[in-house]
Amino acid sequence: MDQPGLILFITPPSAFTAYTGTKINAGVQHYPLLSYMYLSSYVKKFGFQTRVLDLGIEKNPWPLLAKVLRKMRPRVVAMTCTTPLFYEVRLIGMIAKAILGDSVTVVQGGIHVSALPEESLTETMCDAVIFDEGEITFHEICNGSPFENILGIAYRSDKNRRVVLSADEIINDIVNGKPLYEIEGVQDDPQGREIRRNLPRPLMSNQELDALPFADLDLYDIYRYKNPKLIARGYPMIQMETSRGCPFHCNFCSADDAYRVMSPARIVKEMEEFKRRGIKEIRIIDDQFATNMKRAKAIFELMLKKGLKIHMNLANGVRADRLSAELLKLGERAGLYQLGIGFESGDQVALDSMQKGLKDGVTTGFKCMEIIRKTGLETVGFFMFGAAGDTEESINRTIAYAKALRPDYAKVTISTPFPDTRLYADFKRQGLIKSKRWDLYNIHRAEDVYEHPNGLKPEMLRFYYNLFYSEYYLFNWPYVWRRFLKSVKKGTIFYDLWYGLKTFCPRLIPGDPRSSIHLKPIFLYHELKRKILGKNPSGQVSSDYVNK
Ligand code: B12
Ligand code: SF4
Repeated sequence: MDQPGLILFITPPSAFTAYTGTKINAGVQHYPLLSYMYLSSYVKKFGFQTRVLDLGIEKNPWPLLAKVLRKMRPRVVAMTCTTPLFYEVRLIGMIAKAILGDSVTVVQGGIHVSALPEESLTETMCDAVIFDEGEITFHEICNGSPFENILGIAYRSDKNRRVVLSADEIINDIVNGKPLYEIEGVQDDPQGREIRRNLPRPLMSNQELDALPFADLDLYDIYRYKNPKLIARGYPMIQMETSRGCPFHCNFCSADDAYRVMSPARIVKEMEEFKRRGIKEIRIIDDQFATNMKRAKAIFELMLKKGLKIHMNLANGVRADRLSAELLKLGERAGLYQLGIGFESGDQVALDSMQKGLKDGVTTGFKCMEIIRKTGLETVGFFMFGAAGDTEESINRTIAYAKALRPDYAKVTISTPFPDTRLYADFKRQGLIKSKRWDLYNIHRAEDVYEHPNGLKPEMLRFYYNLFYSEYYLFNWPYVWRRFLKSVKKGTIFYDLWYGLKTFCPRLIPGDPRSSIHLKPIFLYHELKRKILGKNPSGQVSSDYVNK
């Protein structure tokens, strides 16, 4: 690739439906992907043109994909891949190669392919897999550097792999309901297979993170992403990161061990830019925003000094032992309104088996809620069933613990050994992994993918998962009463009833961004502008574009 060419980021169709139909059906979220926004702004610096196709919010995504590829003929197709999306990412790569042949370079990054590069290079038509942080590596790929010279990738150095189905055949199979993992079509000669794995690229330092360009707001049509009030109060909302990695080592988690941070000055500058561009809420997705409490405090203080107030949500979870009332009150003044806390379990044996590093977890949890209650912040408590040390008794203890902690919202998930985690490595060593059907790996579905060391069966976990939600939200009169009073006071009774219905009758009202109805005038205004006037100043490609 000697000339800058078009780079097309693609989000797979099921990107946001992992939670549809589960007990968090009411809180199905969708937003521009931060990975693409960072990669995009980085390569744009060097003159590359980027677009995004978000199949997660498009109707008839697969035929649309083919139309877009035929019309735009990108030189690079770039995709991020979480574990459950592996088959979709694979099919998108196959369709791209079937349509564009070797003129397109298919690149995958993200947690799943970083963990399983060989699989990604034999079962898919991907040319290169990028490990860990992608900005610099991706630029080198787009720039046409020879693969052997690029740190942090694995790639095929042979040409012994081809796609044997046509794009239309693949799409027909998908549209006709053939299970995605059964659609084969990559012919690979194992004898002639040459997979090369280059040395890793050193992770960026704090200074290098600071020097990254701001996430590319021009890539997406941000007004297309309207979330339920449970997810965001402000619209449009955007995600933001202020650090990468996490210094703790919970065995179920995919976070990188190398914790690095951006400086308060850079973070607040980016926030100011977001606000100037019309963003009304920032969702901070850091694994560990408050590990360094001094830094977290400095961020809020700087926001206050600059008079920057914006809705903020620390949604991804803060550790129960990394909080103080002073920090939270500062945050509240700067616009923070909600935070998630990973309590995980009411049983110390289960907590220890997660390698959570919380010595007296239950007491820490109560202390943490005491601190939060000194503020007006909303809390989401995260709990987990099925840790290696869990038993039916410990699960029951966790349900009681959640009720005693009284967060505003409580979410339970099922411990799942994602392939990049220590839990997976442990289970694999013990012969407990039963299935590598990656689409079944989902923390809200309790599928039969592994054998639990204490004999907890998937149906038991499903039973307790459902029990948790009814015990917490329905048969918990103090909670129902508190919620009712709050709803009346805040005038949100209509929303709360609607969310209740969505949670407990998911078949009636599926939480799919493609079928949600939004009546907010500013949303309707932007939809109208896009659909009728065909005005879309962003880099987002949609069905309007191909039908023009
Ligand atoms: C926002 C988020 C989501 C969003 C969007 C997911 C997405 N693809 O970004 C939603 C809500 C959809 C989601 C869902 C799930 N998530 Co999630 N999510 C996150 C979260 C909090 C932030 C991701 C993010 O934006 N990071 C910031 C960006 C800049 O970093 P990044 O995505 O890692 O991208 C960088 C590099 O990885 C690399 N890179 C990534 N992609 C690509 C692609 C190319 C082409 C290149 C070159 C480079 C590259 O370059 C980027 C810039 O350096 C992370 C935790 C975290 N802090 O990262 C978990 C995380 C990604 N999620 C996780 C999990 C478990 C899930 C679910 C599987 C849960 C479930 N239901 O079972 C589902 C998966 C469903 C799905 N459809 O994807 C795990 C990953 C596990 C795994 N093996 O897949 C993570 C890491 C959480 C954790 N700490 O364990 N998630
Ligand atoms: S669960 Fe939280 S504290 Fe534990 S390793 Fe992951 S990000 Fe860090």
